[in-house]
Amino acid sequence: MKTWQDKEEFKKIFTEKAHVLWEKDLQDMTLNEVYQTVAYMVRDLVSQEWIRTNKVYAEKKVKQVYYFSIEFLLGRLLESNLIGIGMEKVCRDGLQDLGWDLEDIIPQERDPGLGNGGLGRLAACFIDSLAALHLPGHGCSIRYQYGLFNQRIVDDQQVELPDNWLVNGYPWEVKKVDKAVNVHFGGNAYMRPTEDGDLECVYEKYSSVRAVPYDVPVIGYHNNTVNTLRLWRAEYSREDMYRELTLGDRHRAFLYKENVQLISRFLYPEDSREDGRRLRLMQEYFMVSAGLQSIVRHYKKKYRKSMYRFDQYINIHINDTHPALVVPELMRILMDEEGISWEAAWNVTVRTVGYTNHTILPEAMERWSIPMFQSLLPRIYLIVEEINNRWLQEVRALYPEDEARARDVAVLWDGQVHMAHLAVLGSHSINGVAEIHSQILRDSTLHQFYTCFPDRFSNKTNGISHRRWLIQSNPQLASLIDDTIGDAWRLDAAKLVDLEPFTGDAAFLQQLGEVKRARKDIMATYIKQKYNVTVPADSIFDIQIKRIHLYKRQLLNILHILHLYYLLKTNPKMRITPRTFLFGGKAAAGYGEAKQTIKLINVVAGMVNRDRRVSRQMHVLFLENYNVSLGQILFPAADVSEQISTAGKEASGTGNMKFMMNGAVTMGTMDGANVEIHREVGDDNCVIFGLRADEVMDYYVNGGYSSWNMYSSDSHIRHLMNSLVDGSIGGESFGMLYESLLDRNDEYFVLKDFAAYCDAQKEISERYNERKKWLHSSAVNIAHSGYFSSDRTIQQYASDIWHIKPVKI
Ligand code: GL9
Repeated sequence: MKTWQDKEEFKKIFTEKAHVLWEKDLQDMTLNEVYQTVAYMVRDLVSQEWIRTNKVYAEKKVKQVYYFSIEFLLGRLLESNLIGIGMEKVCRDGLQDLGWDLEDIIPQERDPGLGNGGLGRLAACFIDSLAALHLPGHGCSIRYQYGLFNQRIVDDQQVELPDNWLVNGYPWEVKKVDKAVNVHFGGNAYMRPTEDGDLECVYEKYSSVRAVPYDVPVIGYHNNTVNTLRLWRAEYSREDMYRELTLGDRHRAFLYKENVQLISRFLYPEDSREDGRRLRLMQEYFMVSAGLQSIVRHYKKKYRKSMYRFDQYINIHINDTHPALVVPELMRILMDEEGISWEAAWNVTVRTVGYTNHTILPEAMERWSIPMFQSLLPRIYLIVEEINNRWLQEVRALYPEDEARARDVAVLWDGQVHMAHLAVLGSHSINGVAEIHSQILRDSTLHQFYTCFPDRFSNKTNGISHRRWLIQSNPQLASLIDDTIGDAWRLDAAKLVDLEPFTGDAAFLQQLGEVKRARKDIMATYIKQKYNVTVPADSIFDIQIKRIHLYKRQLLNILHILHLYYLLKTNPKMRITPRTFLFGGKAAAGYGEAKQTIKLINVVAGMVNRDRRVSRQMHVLFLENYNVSLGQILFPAADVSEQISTAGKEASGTGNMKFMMNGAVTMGTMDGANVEIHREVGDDNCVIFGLRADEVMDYYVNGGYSSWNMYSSDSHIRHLMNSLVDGSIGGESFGMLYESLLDRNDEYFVLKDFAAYCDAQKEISERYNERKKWLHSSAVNIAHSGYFSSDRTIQQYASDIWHIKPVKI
């Protein structure tokens, strides 16, 4: 790969580039212009390899995988790309000579807000790992003009501001006008007999949307691989526009244009609460159809192989059900465009597609009303109907007179299209994202399917990119690890386990303590600057950052804090280990309870922080606008990682892994990947509490839990609950939360787990006071975090599901 020989060469190229781009003298450049200039310089360096990577894949006709995801939460790319090509230092030194600090340039890049949370960030870690492992794998998604809202806190409450992340342009993308395709919506579809007695589909009177791809390079780590993230943007097709205009209806023409552009305008911020909106379905089909058409076109042009062998060269992975229309869309292409029979097309489709499930929350399961689906996608509907008919015929033949079973596995039922069932049926591989989650899929959520296709089910425990979440976000810890065990772990995160012998080494632990302290100081400085709050860096930094959701139980955390506050108020002599409780996360705009939780946190924070006496022992802060970049400051600063979801609800979690890798101790329930974290580090190095998933399930099925009983029998709980509605918390009332906890019988067992949580928190405080033991735990967590590298996860997908092999570029 081309590189900058030294900082002199960097400065020379920078100066030339800046002149061409901005027609300005260097001293007149804005910081944002400096950022863009460097970004374009990085692209120049990788452009040959980007072209070459695609060429090599095509020439060798290697099998490739396409990861379809409605979200990719990338985070900033400048620093990660500089690290990837090994040019961070040259760039830093060169900029320094020119009078800029790279640390001031990096924040000029806006976080592309193309995701809501874990699911989107997982997709970003996955393409990072694919490139790092020189695997031929690419991303496919939508280029939303507005990402997830920016969160402001005003009067203790969340306010959502639009995230117009593209205002200054996006230097990492390349628009590929020549690769545009058309996607059809609406119209009529029906089957008619052909001359030779077959049936063929007629699809007419549809309207067309032009899908234009914007490609972003996905740069490997110290290798020459540059894969592609292809983001589709909806544009109006000129022909349709002119047709409307020649019909003389300017208003209709205008409407057409507006509606088309809406398709890629907004990311849906719903986070595990599907609301079945028509525009969302349009987005899903738009991405799927555009992505598939371009893959098929490329396959035919470059691979020149029969469509019957498509699955031998192409694998398509669907990240949850949002891209599940890949199944009928590939069927459509194979049958209507390639003239292949149903049976053959079905075989190719199933062998091509793999599906990962990311949630078992019933409200998050995608379902579409049949009338809406049918009117929007008439041809696709016919195919889904046929898939459903053939399938139910099989099921009914196997289990006659068992309509309950038919209902449990139907794609079409009760006037709805059930997307998870479509995804399962159309895939040769179905996986969950942590062991306990995959177990729940097999035992309950998808049990009937599991009995039909046991071999198709597997587990692939999630992972995180240790390049972004350790090398990039915690360089202090990264260099301590280098000094201790060498730097081989940078290429192979499993080698972090070489730290194990040092987890009892006093000198190492001392340095580890210093690194953590340095990162807490950075965090404290950020908090001072942004919120003018002084948090003591020697207190326990206890952090819960993730989307705000009842099942994630931020409520449990804040109720415990309120409980501590009351204890400290009534017992002035009481001493606790000083703590700083930090929260961050966005609530879906329409999710009342989540928004009220944010308000409760902020009001309690105000009460605690303003109390002269209490605030000597604890602080509480809600950090605005949690996103990838803020995460890069928070994870390294944490002592305690709050992973306290109701057992059985969090499919995996990935924040838990980021904390662990940065040496935080997990305070968690036996849920998602916490179970595996616990297995890796043992009871001494994490704190587990609360109901187990089977106990939760048992209460749901058999009853036996009453939150009113908890209220009556526990005076602390009574006090807390009353204070939610009697105005004693900052004169505010939190009726929705009160109702959810008491009138709706505490669906997420917050009160049931409350006592156990308080005990677990005490345990944390006690352990923290034994500094050597605590640092040992911190070290054990880092040493055993290698398993949670997304490189391990991707290697498992590559060998068990995709059957793709590394290709050296
Ligand atoms: C999620 C699960 O809730 C998480 O537990 C899991 O770690 C991730 C990635 O597998 O997927 N599923 C889901 O819909 N979201 C997840 O985070 N939600 C968002 O991404 C907002």
